[in-house]
Amino acid sequence: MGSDYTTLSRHVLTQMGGFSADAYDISALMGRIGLAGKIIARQLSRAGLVADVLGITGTTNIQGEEVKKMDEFANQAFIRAFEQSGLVCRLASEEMEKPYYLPENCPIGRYTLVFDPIDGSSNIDVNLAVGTIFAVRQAEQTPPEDPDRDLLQPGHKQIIAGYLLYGSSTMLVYSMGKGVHAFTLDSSLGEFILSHENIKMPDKGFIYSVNEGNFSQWSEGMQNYIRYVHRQPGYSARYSGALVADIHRILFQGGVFLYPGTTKHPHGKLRLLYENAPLAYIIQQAGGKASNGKEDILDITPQSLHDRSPLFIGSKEDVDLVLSFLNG
Ligand code: AFP
Repeated sequence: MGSDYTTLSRHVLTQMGGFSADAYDISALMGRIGLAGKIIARQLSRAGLVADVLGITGTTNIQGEEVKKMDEFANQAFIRAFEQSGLVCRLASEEMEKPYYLPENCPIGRYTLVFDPIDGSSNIDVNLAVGTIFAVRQAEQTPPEDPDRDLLQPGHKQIIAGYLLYGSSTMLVYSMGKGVHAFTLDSSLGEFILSHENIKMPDKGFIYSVNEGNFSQWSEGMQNYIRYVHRQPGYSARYSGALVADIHRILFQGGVFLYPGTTKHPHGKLRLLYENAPLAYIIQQAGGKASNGKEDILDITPQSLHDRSPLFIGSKEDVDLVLSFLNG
């Protein structure tokens, strides 16, 4: 625990290098993300005791997946946190087909927010860790016929990216391009307190995280990589069903997370804009690497809000090794 109890807002102001209007806006914006995270964490902690935490809503999202009650709740928590904030004019998320406009913020809202409200939502019904992923970009003037254009930007245009992990404690991990910093929610204070500053991940690890149930649907290169780690002493498989939890482990301990394309789904399952790109930003800031098998994840321009892409992310040497198998 940071001995001086650095709060999230104080840390953001320090990262911004002063007390300018921009610094206060970004600090307020991070505060709103933290608030949504606290509301979600509180709701998750009462799963099974209050209605509307466990189970499904009975509807499907734009990807055709069942919407869980917590997906809906968390999506609304973010929208409500940013209403009347003057900060963000448009939000886009996994749960909304189109971006959500907050017209009251639009004249002055200079930022856009993309997020996955609950990552790994199938874990909720069995009381396992889940997460929220987010990224902030600068809003730009967009032509009326193409109002979403500034959301469809490559990951290196993100000015802030991060995630919340609802695990044995609730953590918020973020980067504004100056290292990766983690905060732990002290629920008695109701504050995120700096717990890990300037996280640097190992260049090489011994964890590989992948759904091996898909083995028969992978490319030969991908299958050969997995055969290789099976033969090497020291590797451990870890896969939780929540990307945030698996990436968090790799951030601290090194290793690689893989979600390749399959014969049925050549682009894999994960979404570029609000899953892969924010996590790639974090991992690269910590000294790691993220690729879709050919390109750096942060260089890819999404063609639509819900584009999917394969993901190979983690310690540099591990990702390079995977790429050497994939590319022969
Ligand atoms: P849900 O949010 O629909 O549960 O999906 C979670 C996720 O996008 C990601 O967090 C996991 O790593 C991945 O899917 C798990 O997918 P598989 O079940 O296909 O391994």
